[in-house]
Amino acid sequence: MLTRMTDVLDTSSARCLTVEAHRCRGGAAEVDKSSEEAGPSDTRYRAMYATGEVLGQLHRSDSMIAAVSRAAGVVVEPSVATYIYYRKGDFIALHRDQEICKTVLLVWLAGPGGPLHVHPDLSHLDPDQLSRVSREAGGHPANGARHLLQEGPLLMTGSVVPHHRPPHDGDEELVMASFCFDHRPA
Ligand SMILES: O=C(O)CCC(=O)C(=O)O
Ligand SMILES: [Fe+2]
Repeated sequence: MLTRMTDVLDTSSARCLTVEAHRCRGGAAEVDKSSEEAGPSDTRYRAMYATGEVLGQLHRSDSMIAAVSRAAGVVVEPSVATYIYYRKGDFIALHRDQEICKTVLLVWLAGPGGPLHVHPDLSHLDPDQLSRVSREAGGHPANGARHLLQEGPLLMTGSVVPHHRPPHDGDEELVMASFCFDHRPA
């Protein structure tokens, strides 16, 4: 499942998130797993991450849970939400999200969006096969579907569909928010 959720954020919520993301930038923590020494099945990535009150409240709001549940076709439960800041060269190699991100909502907030590459064609691979494909392609296989987050919040089955973001180009940071949801057992 991959869909645009054009109505999930009103203008004022989007503005509040952007303001908070900029305010939290100073306290954001770098996570650098770009090293070749990471294990063969570890996802390679590097970016800055932060959380925030507004982000958390929105993530847990009834309206967000209802909208995402409706779009996903299952009842979702908020798990983790983060602001992500991509500086020049920051990236995330081909991966599937952790299980608590069965459904993930990715929201562009500021800066050049760059494409997120999504690979439904690789969904059937097991973890070892996926790592091999990733390694052989230097983390960024071609032929994925390219999605620009500026075109609207993207909802997808993050723990199912492999995806990656090539090294961020340009000096201006990309600022975005990621909202992960687990699925409530039926
Ligand atoms: O960069 C993005 O748009 C998505 C980030 C991502 O896939 C992740 O943090 O798991
Ligand atoms: Fe991801």
